[in-house]
Amino acid sequence: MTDQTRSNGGETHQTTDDTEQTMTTAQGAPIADDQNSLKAGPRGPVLLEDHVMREKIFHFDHERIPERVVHARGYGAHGYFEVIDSIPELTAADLFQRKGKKTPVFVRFSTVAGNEGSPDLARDVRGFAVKFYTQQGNWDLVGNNIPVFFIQDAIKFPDLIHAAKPAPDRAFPQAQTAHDNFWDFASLTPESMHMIMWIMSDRAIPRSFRMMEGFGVHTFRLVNADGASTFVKFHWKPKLGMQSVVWNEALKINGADPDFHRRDLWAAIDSGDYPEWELGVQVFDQEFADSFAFDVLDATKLIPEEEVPIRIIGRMVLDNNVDNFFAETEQVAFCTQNIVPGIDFTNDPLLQGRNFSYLDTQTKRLGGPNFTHIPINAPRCPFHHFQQDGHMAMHNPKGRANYEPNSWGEDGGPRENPAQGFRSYPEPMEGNKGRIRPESFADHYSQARQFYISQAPVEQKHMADALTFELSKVGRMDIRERMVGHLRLIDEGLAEAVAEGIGLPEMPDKAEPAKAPVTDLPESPALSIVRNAPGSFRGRKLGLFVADGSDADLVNAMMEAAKAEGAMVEIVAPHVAGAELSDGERLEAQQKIDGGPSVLYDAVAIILDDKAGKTLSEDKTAQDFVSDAFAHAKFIAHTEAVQPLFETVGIAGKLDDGVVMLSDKADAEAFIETCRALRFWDRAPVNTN
Ligand code: HDE
Repeated sequence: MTDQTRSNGGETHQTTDDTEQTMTTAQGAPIADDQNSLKAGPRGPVLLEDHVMREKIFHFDHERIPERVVHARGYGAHGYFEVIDSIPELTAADLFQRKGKKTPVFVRFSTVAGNEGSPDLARDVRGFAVKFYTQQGNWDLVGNNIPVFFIQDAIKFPDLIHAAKPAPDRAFPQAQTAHDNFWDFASLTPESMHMIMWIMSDRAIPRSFRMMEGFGVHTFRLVNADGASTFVKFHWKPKLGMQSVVWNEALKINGADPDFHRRDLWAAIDSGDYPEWELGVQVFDQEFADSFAFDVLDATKLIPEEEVPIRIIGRMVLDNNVDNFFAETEQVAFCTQNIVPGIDFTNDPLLQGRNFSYLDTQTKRLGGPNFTHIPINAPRCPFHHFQQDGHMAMHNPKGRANYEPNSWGEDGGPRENPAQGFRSYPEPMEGNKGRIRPESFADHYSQARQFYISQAPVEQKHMADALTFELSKVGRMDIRERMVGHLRLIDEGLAEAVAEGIGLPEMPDKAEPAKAPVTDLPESPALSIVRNAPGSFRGRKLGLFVADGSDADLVNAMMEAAKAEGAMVEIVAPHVAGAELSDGERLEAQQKIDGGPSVLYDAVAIILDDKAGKTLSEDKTAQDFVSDAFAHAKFIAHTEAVQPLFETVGIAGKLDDGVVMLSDKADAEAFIETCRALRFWDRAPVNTN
């Protein structure tokens, strides 16, 4: 029986005890028989009177709630935020006042387009939503792993999402943008071009939630105790550095382990290897905003780190998996309008629209206005108000007064507090009412180009490959051509590579550059993943392929070296029972080779003796293990006996410095050091398509 004290996020609503518990109905009545329904005679009809069965099935029938209309598939964890560098001069927000102050958080990572059951490695934006349970109420920083967005105005959001989701007539494809509707919309929406570059880049196929950045996206305001305001953009920086997989690998991971990302997060936390991010802020004033080449209210633009450096102010550690997925991860309700004194919105029209949408969507999804009564959503500071009643009200105001002002004195309930309460920044406003897109939002290509030229060559190739893959799934020629027309404004080389990739007979005309000229911005190296590689194999996973007779010293040395680096090791063998190594000891495997393809690992070591080397060279799954690791630019360590396997997969003549022969313990240690480079990109051109 589940322990109800744990599954609701920490609050006790039901008595439990340590001894064996008697099963009861939801009303608490003890149940004598949970195996058989109440029948008239041993073979007779089931009686309507069976309240035990009816209650059980009735409840089961109602187990599902609507999945999120976007970001349906997600995974959450608990942790804390700790201030490294306090910023009282910038904000009055309580959580940032003192170095060392810790605030509990709940984080949910997600994909956007797919349904709840879709695979984790879809090419997609990842949600990065953080709920801070501060002493002045909940602050929700509902961000993504990409710092810009597809559209500038919230009124276009339903169109964007309709176009990205499965087509309404046929209900496919699931969790993919590779179809006509999405590219039709994108190619008719030039403001999406910057974000298109990001989702066609490796950012959209992260290796792990633990290895991706997060962004608040919009410009927000910080307001200090004197009421002075600065603008701010929020950044999460992963301690393990950024890393992505390659597309061909993503496709295969989705088959081999559709839960790849959630399993990875869960396993890291479960093993005590707690994921960590730094919180950074880019802070700037009105003067900078006025001088910046783009409008800071336009969510399709970013501010390069080289222009406004990021100041690290805190760190977030995720150290606790949920006890119950539904109670916590599914019921958590993020709302962009949940902010606290010291933080404020700006007029970004996307943010303003979101502030309506999230509250509205939670009411629908969680069934009423009282979703804040669910423990995962409830503030962890004292709270008092006169909101009452409604579906599932768990706590109503006590006493006689449920209105304000009242004259009940001490029994009259809470009062406003002008000294501490939230005040909107008194930004002056003027202007004519109208459905207006500001001219300062008009340049849709310059930052798209800046992103592209800031990538390492191998990343640029991945982008061209991704666009080729996606547009090859688009049936209509005019849509493919229209997209290439946009690419020509971003980078002619990219446009040519894609035109060639999809076999366009001739180059289409350039798109009209809307109202603003395209400018050449400098490279921003911070935008590249490969150029900012962490130089560590920590937190990564080595696939160690062994069989009966494998050299025990080498196997142990490899496991120790990986452990010393802070990496994980998974043993893969022809049988899940493991292998009897050369010293006669049995090493248990975590994966049978069929279930542990090399796409699940960051690097592989194949330690076989001559006999196993020969036998496995004829084994299809062992062949795939090797040829995929090679094609995906992974580091491969091997014993001499693996040569026949290299021969059967046709790479024996192409072995490079990323393929390392193992003879002794020192080789194993050196190999793990080599793995710090994460991939052997010199193996390019990598066949990732
Ligand atoms: Fe969301 N978005 N969004 N979004 N979004 C939702 O709220 C919406 C946008 C983001 O793990 C929904 O609870 C509109 C930008 C995340 O529970 C919904 C617009 C960014 C999550 C909604 C945007 C995000 C959501 C669906 C255009 C990055 C998952 C379920 C104005 C800064 C939160 C829900 C979680 C979820 C609306 C654009 C991030 C419908 C109208 C930009 C991480 O309210």
